[in-house]
Amino acid sequence: GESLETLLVERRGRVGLITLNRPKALNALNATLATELTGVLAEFDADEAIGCSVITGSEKAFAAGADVKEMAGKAYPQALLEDFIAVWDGFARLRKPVIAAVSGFALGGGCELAMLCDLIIASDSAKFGQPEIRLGVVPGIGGTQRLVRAIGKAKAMEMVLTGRMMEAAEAEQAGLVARVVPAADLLAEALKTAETIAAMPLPAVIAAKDCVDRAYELTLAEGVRYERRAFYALFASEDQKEGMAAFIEKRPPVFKHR
Ligand code: CO8
Repeated sequence: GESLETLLVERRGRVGLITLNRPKALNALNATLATELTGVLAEFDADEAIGCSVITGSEKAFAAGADVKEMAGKAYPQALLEDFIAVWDGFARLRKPVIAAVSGFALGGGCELAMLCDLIIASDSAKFGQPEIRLGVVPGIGGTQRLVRAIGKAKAMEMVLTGRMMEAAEAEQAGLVARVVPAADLLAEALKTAETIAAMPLPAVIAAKDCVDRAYELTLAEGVRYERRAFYALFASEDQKEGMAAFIEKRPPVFKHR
């Protein structure tokens, strides 16, 4: 596949696979990686031949955080004016699902990157943490907000204040990850889940992700109204007609948009 400076990119059928590829820096997220990653994801999102993406790292590290060597010397006005975190807002514009397949360290920005994805599948060797406090800063790509929503205030506060790491089993129990699998099966399991999603009718996939994401932003009553409008709207799709007809006729559906 296509090879960029910091990523390996391939297409596996309808799944876009992105492997973070800065092994010497444990996939630390530098500016080039952020630009390349959000760029490739936007391309996959716009590509009719792709239905779901997977982001993975190495066995040792999903990503060990923002690149400390690149960040260390920044002055306040430079950080403010560069707004070097804004590139990560690209994730909010993606409409197709992205899966994080996490093995080894997912620390700082690496843990935040995993949480920017729609779901996390972890290997039993995965370790999650927000160690920024030890560097004299705080999480900067949404970690303080998404971790609280994912695992609750008590565990999030402890992790953000102490920088301790959370093992895969605890992360699953706490609700940070969808599933833990043996390290050797991680990529296959993530790809299988991505293929399952990519085979679903795309209008329903986009609506489903959009509705679940709204649960972060809206009150329950507004969220339920939002979902109901999306539900009714899907009756305008050919795939709703096909999906329900196929069920009644006891045959596999042939979706048009997928
Ligand atoms: N940035 C830059 N380089 C790194 C990073 C990093 N985050 N993590 C590891 N590396 C480098 C090491 O410096 C080392 O390089 P070298 O061989 O040149 O010395 C190489 O990767 C291998 O690392 P180690 O030798 O340290 O490997 P160990 O197995 O001994 O330790 C650890 C692995 C525990 C993961 C250790 O590397 C570590 O603690 N890394 C830093 C973790 C960390 O503090 N992360 C948080 C960074 S701050 C952050 O993420 C803020 C996010 C919000 C802003 C985002 C803006 C983009």
